[in-house]
Amino acid sequence: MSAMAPVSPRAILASLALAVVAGLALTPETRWLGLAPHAALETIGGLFLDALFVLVVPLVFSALVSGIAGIGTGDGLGRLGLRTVAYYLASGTVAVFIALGAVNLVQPGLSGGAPVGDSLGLDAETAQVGQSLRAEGDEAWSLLDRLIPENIFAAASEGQLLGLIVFALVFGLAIGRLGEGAATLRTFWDESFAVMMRVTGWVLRLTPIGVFALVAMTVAETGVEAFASLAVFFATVVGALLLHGLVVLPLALWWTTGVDPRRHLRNLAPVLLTAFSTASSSGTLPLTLNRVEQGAGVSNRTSSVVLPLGATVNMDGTALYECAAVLFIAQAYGLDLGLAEQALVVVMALATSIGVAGVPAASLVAITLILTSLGLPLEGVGLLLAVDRLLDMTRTAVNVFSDATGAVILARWEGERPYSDGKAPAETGAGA
Ligand code: DAS
Repeated sequence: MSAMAPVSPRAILASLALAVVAGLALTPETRWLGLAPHAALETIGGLFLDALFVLVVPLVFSALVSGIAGIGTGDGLGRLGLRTVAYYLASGTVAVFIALGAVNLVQPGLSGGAPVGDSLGLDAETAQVGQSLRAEGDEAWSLLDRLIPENIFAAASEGQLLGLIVFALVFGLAIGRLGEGAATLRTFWDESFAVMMRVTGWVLRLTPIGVFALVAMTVAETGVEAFASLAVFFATVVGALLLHGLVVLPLALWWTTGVDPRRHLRNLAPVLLTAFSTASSSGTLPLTLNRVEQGAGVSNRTSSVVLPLGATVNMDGTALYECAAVLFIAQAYGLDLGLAEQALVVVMALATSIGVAGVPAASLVAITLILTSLGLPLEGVGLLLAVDRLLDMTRTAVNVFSDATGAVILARWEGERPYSDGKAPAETGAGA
């Protein structure tokens, strides 16, 4: 079993570059190739996405059951869970404040004194800021409602990961407490997890092909003219995401664990590029588990709790984006949000990002919810659609990077030595 990445980041970067060139050749103005290439790219990209999604439920379930059963009784599971939630809240809060700072900073800057959104010259109809938080309350209750699934097979088929995670935690805990009485079952789930990790490693080898197809399609569909009108907003969000992803999180990793962030980024390169090209945290989860365990040496016990939970509720990039998008829409309609309203946006961006599913464009629903609660025009979401796909890809990579970085930090807090000797943990089934 090799600890090194089963696919070289260079191969994926090359496929990314080729994809942009191919996508530009396929934009509407140059559709002299006919539609065959689009169909081919769409099929290949779709197959890669399906290969990832089909792994999620069996891998997450077997990882959690095997990880929790291995913890046995009271072996710090509660402590690990609390520390995980604390890390997720802290990283999400920092991300939202970065968005707040970025949009307010850029306001007098790049757009010549007018608010970032002003470049669109829209005028607001009626907008009463600060209406009831009923919708956010609904969001919180709906999140709690999803914690316990009525039917685990329905939850699995509908991609309701949160309910599945809760059931797997309880199921694994019961196996752990039964000890010898469930030894066969425990072996079954340990081996199931090993098999799923092996299959995941095979899918990881297909990443360059999948990235090429998905990104070429995105470039072909989006074209480049869409960015002109939203350039300042696009640049502001990407800048804020990169600040959080390439400065804040690496500094937090280095400061808390002493791990060299460059080594962490190299290990995660295939995962981040997959998250970027699929725009799906859940779809990328199998690869995140593979690289955090096989490459960073984090134990199955820690990664199987931290990562599935993170892919579902920890979305730093999304929270940052929701906050920036709502402030941008308010400005685009000439509404200058005061400090109190901006604080409201911060809380709602953080709260709703917890409920955002790890699938493409999931946060658009959350943004609609915040706009409704603040009495802002919903048409504003339409402004974002032209550039949402590329921003979704970028924020999903930040979401996944925060989860993986959290797993390494939490493993260190649990006394493990991630990235210490470069050797992978005890055999859990090769990733390649
Ligand atoms: N695409 C979502 C994810 O998979 C994030 C989002 O829509 O903001 O993380």
